[in-house]
Amino acid sequence: MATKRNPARLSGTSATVLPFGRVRVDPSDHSDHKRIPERILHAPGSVAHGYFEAYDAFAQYTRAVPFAEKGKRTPVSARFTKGASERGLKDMARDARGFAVKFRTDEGNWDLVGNNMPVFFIQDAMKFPDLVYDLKPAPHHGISRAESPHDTFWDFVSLMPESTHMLMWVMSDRAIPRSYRMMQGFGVHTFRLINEQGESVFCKFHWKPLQGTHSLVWDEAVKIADADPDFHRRDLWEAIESGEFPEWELGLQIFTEEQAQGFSFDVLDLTKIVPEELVPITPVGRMVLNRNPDHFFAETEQVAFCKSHMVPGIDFCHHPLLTGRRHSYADTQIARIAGKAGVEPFPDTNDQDRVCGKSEKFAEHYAQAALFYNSQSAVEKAHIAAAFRLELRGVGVPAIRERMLSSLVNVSRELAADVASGLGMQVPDAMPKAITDPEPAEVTVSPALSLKALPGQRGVRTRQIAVLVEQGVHHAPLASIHRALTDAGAVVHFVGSRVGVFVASSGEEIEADRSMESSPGVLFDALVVPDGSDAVQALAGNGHAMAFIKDIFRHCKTILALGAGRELLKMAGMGPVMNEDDGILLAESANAAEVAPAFITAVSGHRHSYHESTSPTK
Ligand code: HDD
Repeated sequence: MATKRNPARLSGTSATVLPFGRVRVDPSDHSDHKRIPERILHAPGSVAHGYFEAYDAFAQYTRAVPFAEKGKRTPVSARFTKGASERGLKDMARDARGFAVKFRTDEGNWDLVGNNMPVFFIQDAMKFPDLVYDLKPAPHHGISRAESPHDTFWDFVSLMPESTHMLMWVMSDRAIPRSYRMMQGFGVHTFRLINEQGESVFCKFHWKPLQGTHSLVWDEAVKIADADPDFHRRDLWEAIESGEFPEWELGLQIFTEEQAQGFSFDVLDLTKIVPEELVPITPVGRMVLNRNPDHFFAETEQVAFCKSHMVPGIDFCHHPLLTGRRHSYADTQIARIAGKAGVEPFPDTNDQDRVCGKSEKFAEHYAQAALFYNSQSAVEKAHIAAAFRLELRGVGVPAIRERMLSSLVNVSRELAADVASGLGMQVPDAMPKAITDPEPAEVTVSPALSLKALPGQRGVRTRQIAVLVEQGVHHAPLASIHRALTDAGAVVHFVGSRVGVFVASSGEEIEADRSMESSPGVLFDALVVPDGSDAVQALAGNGHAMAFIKDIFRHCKTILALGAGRELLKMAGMGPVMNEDDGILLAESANAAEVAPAFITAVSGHRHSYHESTSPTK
């Protein structure tokens, strides 16, 4: 995908193009005032601009203008972020990702400030300062393990059973997304929609990516972090620059106050979802992001999202958490940008300091953590257990590990045992629960919560495919695979022991635009191993090539091996499984064109878990 900027995009703005395509928008750029304090949370991130388009008029539920009529377009800016990280840290760390959308409506800005997870750590904003303290680098030496926080975080969550549901999401693969373009977004809170007649219903907002919801696996994320620390931000930028505009469908769960009262959980409790099986999602429109910012500092650093930014037709519910957020965002904007730009945040005049009590249902902490865990595939469950093991291994105080395990017993004994075994510990007694006779949950398994339910509709578009090349590869099969893949919208890279021209067995030249040394296998979604005995021999003697192939296999991505290329798979240890695994396709060179559609289908499946249990290199 192209990375060149299009200066034409700047026409109509006050921006000026400087040498090397740099852009100046803000007159104070490069001056004493260039820096503003970074956000305490969600510091590193990317903004992209575009529009929201309503599928239909939705006036029976809300008078909010973005939903006023079919085809109505509202300009939007979305900011995707890493929740707990400081700026400058790697994109890949395990973390909740921010998903904030600013709708620039005809009646003012509406900020839907959500995450890629539908629940939160705490039920009450009073606990937020402690949570932030525990998520941030250790107070004495300022070191964080980057991928996860330290003892203080696990001390906090193990003492806070209400965090358990969020922990399930954070320990799942959702916390290491493949791309900002491949994340779901959730408004998290229960909002109110109000129509022209003043009638109201409750509502939850869901963003669903057409690109599918896809994740990395941990070993892959760790290696990408070194190979390309800006992986997520680069991916979003390059997709938009190349014209592959990411798109999300907005869906609403709508329910009445009476319905909500009958649920076994409280809809104002942010540690609970409303399962889709209980209230289905109604699609209402789509968001298309089609423009990168012209100026990072002006449009990404200085942009301010605020929960209080609402428009008529959408209102708050008085969550104990939302009330706190409404103060906190305005407060942080004053500290962060008011001094620099003179921006006065929206005053929270609507807030009468109403205090919302918590119903008895808030005391139930485990049913939905179990719902999430029990709705995952076997592989997803294994990844959750592995993440807990990895994280808790880094915890220095044994009592914290023990307490966390005792809390996990309340989610699933199987999970607790799986984690305990990796820590060399016995499964402890279950942590006493705050409530022993909760109302029975309406839904105990929700297939919609597994990534398997979210393949998307974009197939291999923008997927990065590596084709290994060496002197003496067979040219014709690679040319036909290349054609089929690019026609399907994939981005194909020829990867060699170095960049530059390689001469094929029949004399054609193939230019490698990537080298294995600087672009390891983890940066690609799938692999084509070429035919040609001289080439295969050279690749077999190249340590980078063998590591490249093993990583693609280990991370369960699709491999196509042509002709003699099969030998490389055997050398990489795949011999025993290569004929059985649906993620490994084998073909003679003469059949390259015929195998291409099957390869494309397999790549759009993202990962093939068969490898997982059979990988000799796992
Ligand atoms: Fe928050 C930023 C999302 C709870 C206080 N939050 C921030 C951003 C997102 C969220 C996406 C980044 C905005 C941007 O890109 O500039 N926050 C959430 C979600 C929450 C949540 C989904 C739970 C449902 N947040 C939450 C609470 C408080 C805050 C309970 C405080 C009481 N959040 C903040 C903040 C931030 C922020 C400290 C830091 C930077 C900023 O506001 O501009 O005010």
